[in-house]
Amino acid sequence: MPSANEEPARAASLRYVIIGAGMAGLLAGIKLKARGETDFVIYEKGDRVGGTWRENRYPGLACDTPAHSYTYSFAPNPDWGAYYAPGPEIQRYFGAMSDRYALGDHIVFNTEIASCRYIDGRWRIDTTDGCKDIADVVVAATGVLHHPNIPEIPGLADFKGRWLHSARWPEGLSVEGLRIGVIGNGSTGVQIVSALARKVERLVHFQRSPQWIMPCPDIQYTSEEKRAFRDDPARIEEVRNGPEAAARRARFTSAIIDIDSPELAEIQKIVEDNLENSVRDPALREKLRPNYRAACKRLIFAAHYYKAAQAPNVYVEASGIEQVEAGGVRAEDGTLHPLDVIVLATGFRVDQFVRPMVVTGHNGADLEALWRIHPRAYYAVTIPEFPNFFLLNGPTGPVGNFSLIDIAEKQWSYIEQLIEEVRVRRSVGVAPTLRALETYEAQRTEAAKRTVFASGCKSWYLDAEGAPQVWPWSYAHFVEAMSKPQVEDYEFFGN
Ligand code: NA7
Repeated sequence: MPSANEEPARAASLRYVIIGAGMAGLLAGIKLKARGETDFVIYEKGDRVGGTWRENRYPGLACDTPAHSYTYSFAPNPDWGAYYAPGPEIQRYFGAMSDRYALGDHIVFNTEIASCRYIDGRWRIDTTDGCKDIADVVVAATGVLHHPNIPEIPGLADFKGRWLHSARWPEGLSVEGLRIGVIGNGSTGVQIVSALARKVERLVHFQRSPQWIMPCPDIQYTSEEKRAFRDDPARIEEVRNGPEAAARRARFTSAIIDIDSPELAEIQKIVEDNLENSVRDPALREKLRPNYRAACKRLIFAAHYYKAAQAPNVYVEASGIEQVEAGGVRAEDGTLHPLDVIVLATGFRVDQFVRPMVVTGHNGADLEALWRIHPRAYYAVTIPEFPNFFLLNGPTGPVGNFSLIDIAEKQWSYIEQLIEEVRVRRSVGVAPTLRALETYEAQRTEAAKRTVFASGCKSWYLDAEGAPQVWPWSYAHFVEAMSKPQVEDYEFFGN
């Protein structure tokens, strides 16, 4: 890192700063190395790689995308232990990737970026501890589900037990034999309840709105299966892109973009049958039945949740939370649930993309101002007036039950092509025109109104005004859009 006040001369090759050493930041580093680029640094505010998989350590953590799909395309892993890999195994995979591609020398840990300012054709980077760096290209790989959402529940501060957010599960905390309250029933809450039901004395699952649960196989790979994956990589490819995977992807996209599609009707039937066939008590079944369409919120894949919810020591509290008291949580119907630990599985502040980092673009353009209503990026990757500032898994990208690794890889190939254009044109930077962003946003917003996400539920896909902030078109359209940038929608900045 150049020391303070030292201004390195512009080199013939580009200098890259990548922010975040999670899945996407590591990907950028690996890809840069593959191109022979050596002048890059990855800043990571944590002390290890892994991003969301480093931060989340709660019991039951797993990825809801099949493991072989949630894997870099160039680094298959025949040793995945299960069809849906548990979090710690995914974390080990990213650690192994960092080692395999020798990224260690490029990563600066325990360093948070405070600001990126574009001055005289280069990015000036300041860290929160006062160090400076300079880059030609910045890649913000800062994650989507990053800032915990800690709701203001009355009385939480008076609780005499322990409370924590799911993404801040203390290392080594065991709750076995205790009375636990889990607030929230997104993927996280459902995974925690599924994992803990049998281990705790009592578990109360506070459900504000019911969730549709997609049944999924609980497949643990045997050593024979792992050997078969190793001996015949076509088997891995089969899981990733074989007919079943392609059909699943097509079914999801059709369902997402067309609420009248037979595919959505099919998904609806699967989740309704799952509820019907899995929950015996009619009263509990009705409590767990959502009043909105399947896939309106991100579908939850869970093999054991309904079983857990019916365990004798588990109670699903659907009457709402009145307040937290010293000894537990009082529901709106007056019941006090005595608890030792409260887990807030209450999700993340998705609107906080990239922030609190301050980003100032060309001519002092302020990201905070541009994103005042909600984060916006042209095709989820680039921002007008922010030359060579690229986002991986940025706002309005595809999120609906796809592999975010696959999404990031395709975004990276788009970014590489833009950088190549910069080189070929001998310019110093590239950013989309404001008009291109506005056209994209107008089309996207219009299409988003017709998606299942806008069909009558609340979720992290929606902004404060209830508009979906995600990719509203098909997966095929995304692949096509990322295959080649429309350079006419871009402005190239000179020296
Ligand atoms: P989610 O999916 O955003 O779920 C958050 C849950 O927390 C959801 O059930 C919310 O209820 C609930 N919630 C949030 N605030 C409150 C308050 N104030 N009171 C009660 N309940 C509340 O986050 P997850 O961590 O589960 O999953 C995020 C993603 O990670 C997931 O989609 C996968 O991609 C992996 P609501 O439904 O809003 O009524």
